[in-house]
Formats: sequence, C-alpha cells, structure tokens
Amino acid sequence: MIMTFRWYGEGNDSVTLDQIKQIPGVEGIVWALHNKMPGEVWEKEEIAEVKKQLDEYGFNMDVVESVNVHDDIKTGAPTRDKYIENYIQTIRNLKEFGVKVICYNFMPVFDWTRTDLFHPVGDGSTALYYEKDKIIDDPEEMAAYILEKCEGYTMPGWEPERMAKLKELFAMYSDVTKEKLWENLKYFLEAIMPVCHECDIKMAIHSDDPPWDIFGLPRLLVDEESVDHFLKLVDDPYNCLTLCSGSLGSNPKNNVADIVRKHCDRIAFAHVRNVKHFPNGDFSEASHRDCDGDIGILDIMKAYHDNGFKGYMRPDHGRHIWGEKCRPGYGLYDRALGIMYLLGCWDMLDHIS
Ligand code: DNO
Repeated sequence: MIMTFRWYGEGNDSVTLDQIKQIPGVEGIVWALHNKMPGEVWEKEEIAEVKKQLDEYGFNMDVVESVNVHDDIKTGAPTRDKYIENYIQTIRNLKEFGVKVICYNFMPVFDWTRTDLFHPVGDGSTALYYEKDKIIDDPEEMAAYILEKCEGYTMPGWEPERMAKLKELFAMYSDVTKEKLWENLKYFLEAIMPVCHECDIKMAIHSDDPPWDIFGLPRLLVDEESVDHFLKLVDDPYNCLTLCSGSLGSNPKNNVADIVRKHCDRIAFAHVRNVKHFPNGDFSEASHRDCDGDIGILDIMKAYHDNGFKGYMRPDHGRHIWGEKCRPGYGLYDRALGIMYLLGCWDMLDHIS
C-alpha cells in the first residue's frame, strides 16, 4: 500500500507541502490542475510545474484526482467525441510524468454533496454533514444555501460559476436515465481503454457520494451490485475503482469491507474515512477511528491487508479541529491524525501476520 495525501496546489490550499512532508508515511501527493475546466487538455508545461514542486519534497505524483469528465460525455451529446479526444491527449501528457492512476467520477451535475460544511460535532470541532430533508426538490435553493454556508470555500464540482448554470445543467440531463448514463460511461471507457493500456494508466472511478439518486438525478456506483456491474461493463484491468469507504458507507446497508474483499485487485485507489449514521438517514463525517463512526474502518483496513492491497490510499476527509481554517474536509490536522490511525492499523496488521 502506498500512502498519499490530497493537496490542492500552490496558493490554492491552506496546507503546504512542507507540512505534509512532516506527516509520517506520506509517499505521494494526490494532485490536480484545479484551474482546468472539464474537457480541456492538461498541457505538459502545466503538469511539469507541479512535478517541479513535488520533486522538491521527494513526493511522487502517481495519482491525479480528478481529471473531470465533460458533461457532453456524461450526457452522450453529439459533441462527446471531441472531449474524449481531449481526455486521451491528457492521458498521454500525464504518462510523460509517470502518472499511474486517474481518479474521476461520473456523477451528473453535482460531485459529492453535503448540506452543511462546518457542522458542530459536539467536541468543539466541525465536520461535513448531510441532512436528508435539505435535499428534496429545489437544487437551486440548496446550492444557494450551501454557497452561503461554505465560508468562501467550495467543494469540488460546486464552483459558483457552475452553480450559476444549474438550470442549464439540469436541462442537459433531463432525458439521461440511469441506463443511458451507464451506456455513456461504457462508451467513454471503451474509447479510452486502449490508450490506458498503452500509457499504463488506470482509470479509477470514484464511488457516488451520497450513494443514492439526488434531485431526480441518477447515480451509478452506489452499492456492491452496481460496483459488480461496473467492473463487468468494461472488464479490463485498467478499468478500476477509487473505492471510497465514506461514500459507499453513507448507506448503512453497504458493507464496504465485503466490497474490498471481492474486488481488491480492481481497486487502484482507496479513500478511507468514517461516517456516523443517524436513524433518520442523516449522516455526519467522523474521525478515522473505528469506534467514532459506523462503517467498520478496522474491517476495511483488514480486508485491504488480507488481500495484499498494493494500490494507493489516502485518508479522506477530516474534521476541522483546533480552530483550523481550511477547505471543508481538507484540513491538515485531522487528516494527519487519520493517516496515523490508518498506518497504525496497517503496521499492526503487518506485525501480527
Ligand atoms: C471528495 C472527493 C471527490 C472526488 C471526485 C473524483 O472529497 O473524493 O470530490 O475527488 O469525485 O472525481
């Protein structure tokens, strides 16, 4: 297992590479060109700039999160091939710098969705929170509510410019059923798989978050059955998963450790975090410690270890603790604590096996 840490880039993150370097065990930075719009080619000079920064600290840049997929590809619009060509060019450019895994998602309109980005947890810290009743019928109202509450930070995919076009985006997806979305995903993957082989880059789809339809928009990777379906849809070793324990684990019916045991060889990238469920369907993010949440972090780590997981892992979101001002879910302190917990589990499993 190769431990990594997500970083939003120079001038775009409250956390510095210098700080990350001091967290034990981090080998690679999970990075992205955050100024790129979906569909744009990532140019070599831009990638080289990040490489230079990471090289200075001896971090690898093996995992990119995310090269976002253009809405025309997701909706299957006639113009999709042009954007697929651009995606292919980006894959080729990333290969030049040794990238091994591209994390992406195929969620319509919204990326991950929460209703409160700084929800008090009860011990003085705050965490990302999902209140079911806030996600009912009016996405515009919710977007306005979220943007107002996010203290100037944005969640990926929730950029104010994108939210300003919500009506247009919803219209684009109006006739995209779940079946159609699966077909469009298959079309996209089949078009890029030969290049992934040639470049030795794995495509690792991120689990949908939360793992159920929202605002009538279909979501695909929501449970064990849909993960099975996805892996069979394009049965190729380069068609992989970013298995996000917190995304899938938000549904109490999902057993993430079972999915790890079943598909470990197709998990290129593991996001590990914990979630606390409430009886009414709301959930709160929690510290990485097993007993602070409900999704069985210890079982999940054991499943990765038992199956000889060789891929990349990162602590996923953290709480906001000790008064830290940071991107929602992406501060330094709680993610550093998370890493130490995950490495503690891993070292112990190594030790006793
Ligand atoms: C949330 C992240 C997601 C992920 C994208 C991948 O914290 O895990 O935003 O990066 O869905 O495209």
